Amino acid sequence: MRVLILGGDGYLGWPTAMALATKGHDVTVVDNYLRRNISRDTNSEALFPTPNLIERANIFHAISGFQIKVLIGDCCDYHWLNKVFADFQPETVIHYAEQPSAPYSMSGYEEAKCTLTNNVTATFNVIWAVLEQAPNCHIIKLGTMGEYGTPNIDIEEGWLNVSHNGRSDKFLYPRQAGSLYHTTKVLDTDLLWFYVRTYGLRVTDLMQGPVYGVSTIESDMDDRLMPSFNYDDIFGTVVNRFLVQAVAGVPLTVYGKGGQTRGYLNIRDTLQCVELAMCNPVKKGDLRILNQFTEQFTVNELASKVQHAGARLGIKVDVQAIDNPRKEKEEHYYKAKHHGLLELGLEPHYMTEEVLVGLLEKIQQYKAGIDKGKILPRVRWR
Ligand code: USQ
Repeated sequence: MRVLILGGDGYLGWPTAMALATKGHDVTVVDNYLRRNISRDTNSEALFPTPNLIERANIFHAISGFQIKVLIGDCCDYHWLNKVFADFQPETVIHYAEQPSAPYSMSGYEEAKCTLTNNVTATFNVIWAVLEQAPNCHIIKLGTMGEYGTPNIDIEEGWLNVSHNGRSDKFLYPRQAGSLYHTTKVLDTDLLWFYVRTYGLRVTDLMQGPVYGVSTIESDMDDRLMPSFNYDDIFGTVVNRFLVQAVAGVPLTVYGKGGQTRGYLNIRDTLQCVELAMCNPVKKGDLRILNQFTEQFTVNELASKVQHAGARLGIKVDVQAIDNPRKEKEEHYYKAKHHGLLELGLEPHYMTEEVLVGLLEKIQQYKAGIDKGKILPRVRWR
């Protein structure tokens, strides 16, 4: 299949590109290095050295023999993106090209505006490029479980049947996000739904929970192929942060009471989910929404898992609840459905002690590069 991956330099974009190229797909990646530039500007660089996209594609080709075509450009530049679609004629576009950090989006006016403008414009441009150049192309959009927030009722898979005054209808499940970043994903979903029902696009919206890990089949071939792995307060997600904190010998930063519950998944499962969505496309005029996570935990449970895994390696891991920089419920009901991807064939890699020990061992190899100054939260939700 001809697959266009937007945001191919990111934590998920690059491993997705390698995984699909290895399966024999014709892969082109697009990125404008927005995340790299923000990382540098906010002192939030990744733990492992990550060569630029062109270098990584060359390394990958030398090792595996597979080609990934790299285009450096901005999805917010419509005329450029339109030409990419016209030239490549993708059968699937996987859209990761968004500013993905909740804390960054909450750090000030410019950062909020950058997140809003970049994310919504990129999605709008992808929609129009598909409409004008590749109307049969299946759009796979990375959404987030954070769109739903933490409601006091079960979270359905995208849609909710509502009965009201004796009549009933089906609607997008109510969304109430907890950061501006997550809110831009809500706006994306609304835009996509409008263009699906009005213009007959075919779209899969993957509502993903926080991802952890660094090991994929392809990245295990050479450390220079590893995903950009952040542990700072801006781009690091909670499990990756806790693992690095454990190795660095600093207490795990549980925000507030630590009862915040989310659905988590291993990076290997992100790759499976995206491939399953791609190989099982929806028909034109359908918006399929899939909740993309494999198991749910509270932050306290995650801290305890990392503590136990650390103990296996002789690392004493302390946990320190700190004042929560975010506005979020710290104790709440959370029960989210996630059947769709399992029905498509997802075989989860669960967060076992072995998996966490393996990650700790990999991080230990890079311990000297950990900057403890990047760990405590710098952004508060005001
Ligand atoms: N948390 C801590 N301590 C930390 C870091 C985080 O207690 O040191 C807590 C947060 O307060 C939150 C939970 O852990 O309750 C998850 O935080 P996170 O930073 O791992 O994830 P989040 O900001 O929600 O965003 C991440 C990705 C984002 C993706 C989202 C999925 O950065 O791109 O959309 O996970 S979800 O969380 O389901 O919305």
